[in-house]
Formats: sequence, C-alpha cells, structure tokens
Amino acid sequence: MYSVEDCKIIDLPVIHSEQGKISVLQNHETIPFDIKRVYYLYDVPMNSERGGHGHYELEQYVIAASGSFTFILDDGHSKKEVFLNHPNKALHIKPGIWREMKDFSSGSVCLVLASMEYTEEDYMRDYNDFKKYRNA
Ligand code: T46
Repeated sequence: MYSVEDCKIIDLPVIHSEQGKISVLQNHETIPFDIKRVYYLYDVPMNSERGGHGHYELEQYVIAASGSFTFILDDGHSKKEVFLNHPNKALHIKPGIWREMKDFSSGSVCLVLASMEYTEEDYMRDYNDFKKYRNA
C-alpha cells in the first residue's frame, strides 16, 4: 500500500519561447501510466470543499492549470497538505489515498489525468470503510 510520502510533486517539462510556454505529457514518458481519462474542475465556488473519498486502483496526475488550491492527502496513518499553484507541477496521487480539496482560488482550474475510466466501484466514499481497507 502506498503512503502519502509516495505522492510526490513532479516537475513537468516546459518548452519556453518569447510567445509563452508549453508543457507536454506523453504516456510512459513524462507520465508513468496510460492516460485513460482527462477531467477538470472549474467554477468551484470559494470556500467550497470537494473530494472526501479514496480510490482503490486509480492513479492520477493533478495540475493547477490555472489558479491554486490545496489537496489534503491521507493514507489512514499520516496526512499531508499539498498546495498547487503552477501549471508546470503535477501532484502524483497513488492508489489507496484519501483526498480532500479546499481553498480553490477564483477562476482556478484543476486538471486531472487519470489512469482509469470512470467507475463508481473504484470509489471509497465512507471514511470508516477507507480505514478498514487500509488496516486490513
Ligand atoms: C479526484 C478529484 C481531484 C463522473 O460521472 N465521471 C467522472 O469522470 C468524474 C470525475 C465524476 N463523475 C461524477 C460522479 C459524481 O456524481 O461527477 C460527480 C462528482 O464526482 P466526484 O465526487 O468524483 O468529484 P470530486 O471533485 O470530489 O473528485 C474528483 C475525482 O473524482 C477524484 O478522483 O481526485 O476530482
């Protein structure tokens, strides 16, 4: 099982020019899994809290494509807060980690690259079930 310390900030490659910057992620090059799904959170009201669940198998790269927000990661034993505020950084969330999200800045966009297609069966939405899973 992974711990919160396994969930690291990854520096993404940046191609600079006078006209701006571009960051590129390609399967198995700059990202260690096949991207099966892309989604993004936006128009998140200030003071809104999201997340409050874990995933059994899903692995993710989370990028602050615009603005900033905070992830709280929890492996059932330790917690870690990660502040994301730049599109050249990705938070790699490993499977089996509980997450909450807060402090979305106005206009922020939370871009997620995910290793699996959507299935509700991969969610742990009850914290007690999550703790039982982690302690089993
Ligand atoms: C995570 C954070 C960063 C779908 O139908 N398909 C999808 O691909 C997704 C992601 C969601 N949904 C539906 C399921 C729920 O009825 O949209 C609703 C909200 O989804 P969820 O509770 O997952 O939303 P968040 O913002 O709490 O969490 C999402 C991701 O699901 C989660 O993996 O880490 O963004």
